[in-house]
Amino acid sequence: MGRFDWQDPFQLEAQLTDDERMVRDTAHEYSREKLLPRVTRAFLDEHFHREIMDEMGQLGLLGPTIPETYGGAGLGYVSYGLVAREVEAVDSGYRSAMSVQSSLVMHPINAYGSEAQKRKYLPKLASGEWIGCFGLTEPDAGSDPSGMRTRAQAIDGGGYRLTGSKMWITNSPIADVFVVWAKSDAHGGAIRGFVLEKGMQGLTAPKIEGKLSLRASITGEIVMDNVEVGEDALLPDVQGLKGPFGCLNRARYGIAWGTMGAAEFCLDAARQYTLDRQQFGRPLAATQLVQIKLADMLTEISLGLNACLHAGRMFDAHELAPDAISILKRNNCGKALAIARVARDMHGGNGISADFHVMRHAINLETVNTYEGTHDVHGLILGRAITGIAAF
Ligand code: TGC
Ligand code: FAD
Repeated sequence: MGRFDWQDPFQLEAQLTDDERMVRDTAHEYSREKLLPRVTRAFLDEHFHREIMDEMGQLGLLGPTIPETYGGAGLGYVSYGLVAREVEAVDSGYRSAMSVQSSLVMHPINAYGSEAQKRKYLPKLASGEWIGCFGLTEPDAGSDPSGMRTRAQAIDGGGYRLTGSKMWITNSPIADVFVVWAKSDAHGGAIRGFVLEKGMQGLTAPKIEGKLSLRASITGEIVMDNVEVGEDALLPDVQGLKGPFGCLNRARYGIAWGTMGAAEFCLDAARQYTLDRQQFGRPLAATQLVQIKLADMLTEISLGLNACLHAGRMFDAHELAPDAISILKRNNCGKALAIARVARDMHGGNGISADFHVMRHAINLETVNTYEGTHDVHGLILGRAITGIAAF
């Protein structure tokens, strides 16, 4: 029989390639040495440090799966997941910045864009010189994006005029590049993707103030008041909701890894705290209730991470179905949120202090459980897959 390692019960480490371990180590070192020291202040001040994008770009953490020809790292989806796990162990908001840039902005340009669009945007997005954002959600269309009101009208002589507004958009107030989805009158009302640029007339992106979650990430609106663009702004190679959903598949998969990173951080913190903290003449970790909580956390994290690794291998083999990603996104977000709340409780009064990080993780995971398809919407996607009946 093998030896039990509580930090890696199913030998996930041994299943990684040397290259994957190297990527993971780079992301780990960067996250712990450069992100962790900044995050508490950033969260309290509701501030996203812009330079994080340059730093991530220099390390190849932006668009890691994009081909090297366009400035990406040409890596597989397991590497992408390992990066998300390391970054989200520090803060879900930092993983958000990374995954929006990689999966929601670089992926659609790479997968649906023209050669000219790829050459223009991808290298600068990979280096972090440009920041991208992804506009799907609207004030009146969240879980049901098919209800979007944003319209693209054909302009005489070529090009489009975009009107509408997007809500809850990660990084929009600091974005240089905006991938937005609109119903295009010129294409029979079909949903099409457009790439807009900061400074275009009629385009603004006001910041949403007062978030109590994901405060180290910047979130805003996108307001399009008759924004005129040329034909070259249209993503030519996709039509319909499968365009944005193809991006969401990748981001949701990354979130499944990332949330397990946050959960691992909370388990480590709760373990150390309860080993150190004495009450009733013994460490809290010597009590049955605490040990059961740690065992439950470890169980969910081990199962969640190993499912992610398996899914990553399937992703690279083009065998991973979107509905399977819903299982992972839903389960891992929900479990990580529960783990962070329990870890917060196990820290007692100290648990509410920013210095101990666990409450910040719990508060952040409230958002992660909601965005990219809520916990219940992924349940309904699975319910449809099981029964053949859409109950949305
Ligand atoms: P439905 O009829 O199911 O599908 C319409 C078309 O899309 C195709 N499709 C997919 N294609 C690829 N991947 C997927 N996962 C797909 N799901 C559906 C489908 O085959 C169909 O194609 P076609 O060719 O037949 O037209 O569409 P529906 O309107 O019934 O969808 C319902 C539902 C619930 C599945 C969907 O609307 C949904 O997923 N809602 C959740 C919305 C969501 O996730 N929003 C995320 C916004 S972005 C965000 O949150 C970023 S946070 C980033 C961060 O900071 O990290
Ligand atoms: P709603 O759809 O109104 O849902 C409200 C509640 O109703 C939820 O509990 C939901 O599960 C439930 N519900 C909905 N439909 C049903 C149903 N049929 N049956 C039962 N229950 C139902 N979007 C982007 O496009 N780009 C971004 O970069 C982005 N970043 C975000 C960053 C943050 C910080 C946040 C909070 C959100 C972000 N979003 C982004 C938006 C996010 O994807 C949406 O908030 C999410 O999809 C849910 O939509 P909604 O908020 O409109 O909630």
